[in-house]
Amino acid sequence: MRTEQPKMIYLKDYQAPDYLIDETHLTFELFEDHSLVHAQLVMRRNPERGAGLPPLVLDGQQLELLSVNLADQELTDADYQLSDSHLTVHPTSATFTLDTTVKIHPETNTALEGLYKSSGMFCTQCEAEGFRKITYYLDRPDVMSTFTTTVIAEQHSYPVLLSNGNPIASGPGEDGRHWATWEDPFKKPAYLFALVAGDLWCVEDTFTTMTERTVALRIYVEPENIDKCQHAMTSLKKSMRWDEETYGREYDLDIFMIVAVNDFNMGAMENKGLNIFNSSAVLARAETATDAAHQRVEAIVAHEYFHNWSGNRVTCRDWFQLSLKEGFTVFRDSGFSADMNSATVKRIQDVAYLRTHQFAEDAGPMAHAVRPDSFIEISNFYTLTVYEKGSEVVGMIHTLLGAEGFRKGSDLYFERHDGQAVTCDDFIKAMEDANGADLSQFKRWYSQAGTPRLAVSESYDAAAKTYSLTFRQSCPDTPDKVEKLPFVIPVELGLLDGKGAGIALRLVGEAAAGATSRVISVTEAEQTFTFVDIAEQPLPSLLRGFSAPVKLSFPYSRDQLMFLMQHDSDGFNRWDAGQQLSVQVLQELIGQHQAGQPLKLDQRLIDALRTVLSDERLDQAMVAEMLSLPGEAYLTEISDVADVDAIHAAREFARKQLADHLFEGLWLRYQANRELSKQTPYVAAAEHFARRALQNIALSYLMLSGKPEVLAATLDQFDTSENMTERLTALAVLVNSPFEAEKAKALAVFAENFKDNPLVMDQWFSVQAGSTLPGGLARVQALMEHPAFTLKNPNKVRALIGAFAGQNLINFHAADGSGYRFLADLVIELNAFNPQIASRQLAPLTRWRKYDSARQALMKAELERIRASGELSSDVFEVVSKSLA
Ligand code: B3K
Ligand code: ZN
Repeated sequence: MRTEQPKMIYLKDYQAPDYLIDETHLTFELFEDHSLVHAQLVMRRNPERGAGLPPLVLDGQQLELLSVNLADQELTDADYQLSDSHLTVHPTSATFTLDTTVKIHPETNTALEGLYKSSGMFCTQCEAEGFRKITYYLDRPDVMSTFTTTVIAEQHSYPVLLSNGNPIASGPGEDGRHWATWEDPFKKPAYLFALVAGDLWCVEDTFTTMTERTVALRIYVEPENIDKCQHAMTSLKKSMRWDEETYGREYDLDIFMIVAVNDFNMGAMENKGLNIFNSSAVLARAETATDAAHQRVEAIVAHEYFHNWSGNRVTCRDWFQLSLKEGFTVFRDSGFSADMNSATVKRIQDVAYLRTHQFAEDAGPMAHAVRPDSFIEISNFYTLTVYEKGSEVVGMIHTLLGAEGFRKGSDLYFERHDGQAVTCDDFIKAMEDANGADLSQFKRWYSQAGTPRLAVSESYDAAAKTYSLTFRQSCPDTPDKVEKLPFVIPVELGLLDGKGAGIALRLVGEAAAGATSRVISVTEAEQTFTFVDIAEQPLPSLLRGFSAPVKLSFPYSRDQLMFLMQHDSDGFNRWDAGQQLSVQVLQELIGQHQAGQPLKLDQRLIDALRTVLSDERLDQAMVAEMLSLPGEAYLTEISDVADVDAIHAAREFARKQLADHLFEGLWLRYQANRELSKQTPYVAAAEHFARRALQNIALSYLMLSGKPEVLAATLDQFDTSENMTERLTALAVLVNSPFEAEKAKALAVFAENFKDNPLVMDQWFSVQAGSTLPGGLARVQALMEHPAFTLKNPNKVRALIGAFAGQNLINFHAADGSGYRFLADLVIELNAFNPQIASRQLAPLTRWRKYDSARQALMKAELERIRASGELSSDVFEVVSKSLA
C-alpha cells in the first residue's frame, strides 16, 4: 500500500541509469515465518552518464534491511538513507560491490508479486516491478546483469529448488535443509528473475535444436496433476520447432522449465529458462479441460517460449516500450496458433475479441497509445491495447513488407540488438533498414490512441469502365488529447463480379492487371483509388483478413452481404459479411424493442444461416463461427448509448427464432457430430475442435426449442461424455434452461465429481455466473459462500466475479444498481490485499459513459464510493481517478 500520493511517470523523462550491475549473486534462506535474501551486486558507474559519482538510489519496498556493505565496508545508519521505496548509498569509486541482507515475508504476501507462497510452495512474480519486493536493486529493464542464485530450504517440504539458467551445484545442509545453486549466463533485467521451492513432480522430455544441441524440458506440477502435463509438453516442443523454422530462433540454455502454480495474477510469465504459469495455462487433459482450454494452453506455452527471444534476449529499455515485447510476441503466438490449427478461424476469433474488448478500451477513459506517454502504475498497462492492438500493428508491418521482408527485418532486429534493452523505434528501424522502407508515418500507430474509422464510398463509370473507391479516415479524441494525424492503413481488398468471381485488379497508371486480391495503403485523410477495365459494377470485399485494426464502414445492402457470405474468396470476410448482416438485423430488432413494437426477424438472416448450415464443404469450425451472433458486449461497443435491455431482448429473440426455423438442420448436424464424438477418442486437434464446436453451438440453439428430445440428448451428453468440452456445454445449456430439476441435479453431480479439481470448479462457477436468467446477482452471492470459493485465489475471482460483471450484462447492469454496488464492494475488499486483481475487476465500471443517464449516475456513484473508501493502491487509484476525470 502506498503512503504518498501516486505520481505520474512520463516517457519524456527517461534517463539512462547512473549505475550498472554486471553480476548479481543471490542467496535465499527460506523459512516458514520469514525469508532472508543476501544480494551481492558487482556494480560500476554507467560510462554513458559521464564522470562524477552521484548517489546510488536502489529500489526496495516492504523490505527489512538487516545489513548493507559497500566495497566491503559495513555501513552504519549515518552512511545511507532509507525510505519506504528506496535505499540510497554513496559510492566512492567507479567500480564496487554492494552487499545487502534483507528479511521478507513471502508467507503473508497476498498481492502475489515478489516472492510469495502458493499452495505451500515458494514462487515469484517480478514483472514489472516486483523484484524490488525481494531485495534492494536497480529494478528497471535497462539494467541487465548475469545472475547466480542459491536457494536454501528445508528438504522434506521443498525437495525441488529452482531458479533461472543452468543448475551448477547442490547439496545437503544442516538441520534437514538442503541447497541448490543456479547460474544464468545471459544478462537479464530483474523482472525476468524467478525462484521456485516446493514439493513438485515433473514430466521430462528433450528437444534437439537446429544445431543438434539437446535441451532438457521439464514441466513441474503438484503430484496430483502429473497426468495433465502432456498437452503442454507437446505444445512446447511444437513451439520450439516453429520458432526455428519461422523465425530462425534457437533456444539457448541446456534446460527449459515450466512450473504450474495455483495462485497467479495472470496467465504466465516468461522468466529466463524458468517460466512460471498459472496452472490453468498448463494443465489440460480431455476429462478436465475443454477444447478452448487446450487451445489456450498451446497458445500461452508458445507465447512464453517465444519471449525467450522477443523479450528476454532482446528486452525493453523502459516500461513504456512494453508492446515491443508483448505486441510482437502476441503476433508470433498468433502465427503459431494459425499454423497449428485453422488460420481463418484463429483470425476470426482474434478479431472478434479485439473488436469487442480492445475497441471498448480504446474508446474509454483508460484509452492509451500502443506506446503510452505516461502512467501511474505500470501494472495497469498490461492491456488489450499493448498486447492485442500491438500485435495488429506488427501484423500491418508484416502485410506492408511481405513475409520475406518481415523476416529480414526480424533477423536484423535480433542480430543487432541481442543482449540489449531497446525501444519500439529500434524495432521499426530494423524493419526499415532490412527493407529500404520508410515507416515514419506508420509509426503514428505507436503514439496515437483510439480506433481509426475508415468510411468507404464507391463510384462506377460504366462508359469508362472505371471503378473508384474513396477512403476517408478519422480518429476520435482520446483522454491524452494527442492530435490525430492520418495513419498508414493497409487495406487488402478484392472486387467481385456478378457471379462472385474475383476480378483481376489494375489501378489507373499500372501497366497490367495483377492478382484478384491486393493491398493498398491509405495514407491520407481522404484518398481515392481507381481501378480500370472493370466491365460491370463490382461488389468490393474490403479489409480482407482484417488487414488493419479500424472500424470500416461501407453502405452494403443486406443482399450484398448475403452475396459476400457465399462468394467471397476470403474466409475471414465471408464470416465478417455474416456479422455485418447480423448487426444490421439485430439493430433493427433493438429499434423495434425500443419503440414498443412486436419484434420481427429479417427472413434473410434465417436464409443466410440455413445456407451456411447445409454447406457440407465448409470447415465445421467456420460454420460454428458463422452461426454465432455478435455478442452483447460487441453490440454494446458499437452503440452510442447501449440499451442493455433492448440488446439482450433482441439477441435472445433472434436466437430463439433461428432455433425454431433452423431446428432440423441444427438437429441433423448435432446428431451426426455427437455420434462421431461417441465413436472417436478425444483428440486435441483442429478438425476435432471444429466438429465439437459445431455440435455444441447447435445444442445451445436446439435447447431454446424446449423440446423433450433435445433435453434427453443434453442429459445423455452430460451423463455419458468423457470429455469436458461436451460435458461443460451440456451443463451450460442446462443452466440456461428452464428445466430446474435437471439443472440442479447436473450442477450437484458435477460439483461432487470435480470437487477436488480447482480448475474444473472454476468452470462450474463461471457457467453459473454467466447465466442470464433473472436473479443472477443472488446466485453469484450464494456461490461466494461455497467452500470451493475464495477471494484470495485470482482464478476464482475471475471465474465468478469477472464472468458475472464482464459477460452477464443483463444481470450486472440491473437497473437498481445492485450489480454495480456488489462489484464496488469487492473492489474495495480486493484493493486491501491484491491491488492488481482489484484494478482488473474494476474495468466494467469504467465504461459508464456507454449507458443511459440513470445507469451512468449509479456507476459513477460507485466509482466515487471506491475513491473515498480509504487508502487506495496505486493500481485502483489510477483507474478510478481516470474514469472519473
Ligand atoms: N510478461 C507477462 C506479463 C506480466 C504482467 C505483470 N503484471 C506475461 C506475458 O505477457 O507473457
Ligand atoms: Zn507476453
